Amino acid sequence: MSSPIVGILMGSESDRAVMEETAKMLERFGVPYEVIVSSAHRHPKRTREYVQSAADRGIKVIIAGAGMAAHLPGVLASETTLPVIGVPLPGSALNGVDSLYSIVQMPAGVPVAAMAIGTHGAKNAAIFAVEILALADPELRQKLADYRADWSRS
Ligand code: RP5
Repeated sequence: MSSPIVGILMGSESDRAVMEETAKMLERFGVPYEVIVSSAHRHPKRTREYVQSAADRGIKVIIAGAGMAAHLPGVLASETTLPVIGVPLPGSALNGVDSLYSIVQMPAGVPVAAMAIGTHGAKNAAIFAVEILALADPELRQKLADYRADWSRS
């Protein structure tokens, strides 16, 4: 198994079912990834240590799913210049609209790419990560073209 180049993080075990969609999509493109459950508020030290060492370990893109206050993607982005893609997760009384507003509203200087709420966002986060990686990988670019052609036919 190749070393992971995408880090999939989530704030809670309760986020795993949706974020599995990200993992499945990366597998479809043959992109190696790792999955970490680490909350920005419950495990701040572990979360910081993970992201501070990510680039040196070969991680190129970080995908972070979080619900409710959904501060995880922004906290991760504050500790790295790797691209961070945020997935707002439903489950709260506000059905993920709270998470969407949190993730999409990063102040200038520390961007997070905000996806749609829930499984659509989880899948698109993987595709967006592949698009970033494909900038330097012609084989991956071809896989994206093939995927898009198949998807257009369905
Ligand atoms: C966030 O709070 C997590 O990302 C999760 O979506 C939400 C609820 O977490 P649990 O109480 O289910 O652990 O930090």
